[in-house]
Amino acid sequence: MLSRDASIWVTGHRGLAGSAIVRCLQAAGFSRILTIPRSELDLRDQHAVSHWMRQAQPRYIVHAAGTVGGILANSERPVDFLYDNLMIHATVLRAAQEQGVEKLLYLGSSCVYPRECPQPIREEYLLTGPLEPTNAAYAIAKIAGLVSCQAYRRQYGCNFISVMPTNLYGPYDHFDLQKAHVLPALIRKFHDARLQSRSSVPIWGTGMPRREFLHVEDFAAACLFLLDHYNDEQTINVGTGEDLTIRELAEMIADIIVPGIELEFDPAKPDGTPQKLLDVSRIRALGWSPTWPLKDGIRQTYEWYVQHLATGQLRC
Ligand code: GFB
Repeated sequence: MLSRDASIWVTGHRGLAGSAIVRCLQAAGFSRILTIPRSELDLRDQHAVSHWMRQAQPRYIVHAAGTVGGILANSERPVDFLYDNLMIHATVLRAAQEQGVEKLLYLGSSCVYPRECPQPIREEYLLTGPLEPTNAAYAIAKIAGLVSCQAYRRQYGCNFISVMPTNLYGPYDHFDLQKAHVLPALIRKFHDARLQSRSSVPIWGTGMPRREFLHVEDFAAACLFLLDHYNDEQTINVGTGEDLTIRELAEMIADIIVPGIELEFDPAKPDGTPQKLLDVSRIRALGWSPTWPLKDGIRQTYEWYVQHLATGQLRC
């Protein structure tokens, strides 16, 4: 178990995963959670990161920061996704090794796995085949971070562990229609259609791809579980072990927000990976399971969205 009195730095603390992890650590009794906004520390700057780490001296790090986005953002800005994420991981891991950080948890992504690998995807399938072209740049950056954790363990004995989450959703997500992932994008689209009394909603792609969705509060609990109990170099998948088609997801969200509305699929937009269902047997065997049913999680996320829309606090 980690000491609840020790200092723990959560990078990316304002993001979907980072903010949920901060809330989870607070609830677990951590009394010294360190955060610093992007405006005060550019994680791509090694000198600045090393200097801050010498000052702050965190005992643990949850490395949740990254440049993230959905299929369109990844397709249109591969350089940003590659450069930012490579630099963010390189600087933080190097400084963590220099400062003797006791434990670091690195957040990867399920897009690191090959486009066509067998389903559900086991951790061993990493680097066994070509990546999905729409997010290959991002995937390479995340794979570099994962391999870096393993390299620091081998060369310096660093206790750097890594997790590969499936698609996450929940409060504090991005809702910008061009940058967002599918679930928050559809919440916004159906909400707008309801307000404007529209008869249909555009859905990108064919609706055939399958995706797995894990509530970010479940993911945060999994991260704390692994911080307390896991110390090996093997990366660990974190997901629900269940997936559904984009069409089924859209129907589920429509049923909550604007029942009966027509779905207009646009095959000119990219489908991306046909399926990326994670094999979660490793983390289940360690003793962790998710709690949020998808429909309840969507309902809670929609309620959060509506509340924050009114206050202008949304990242749209
Ligand atoms: O969530 P998403 O953008 O990314 O798209 P991925 C998932 C599926 O939803 C694709 C469809 O087949 C999209 O075509 N889709 C339908 C939509 N309507 C929409 C919409 O309005 N917005 C969006 N965004 N999608 C991401 C990677 O892949 O997975 C990230 O790009 C990251 O880097 C994330 O790894 C976990 O699930 O395809």
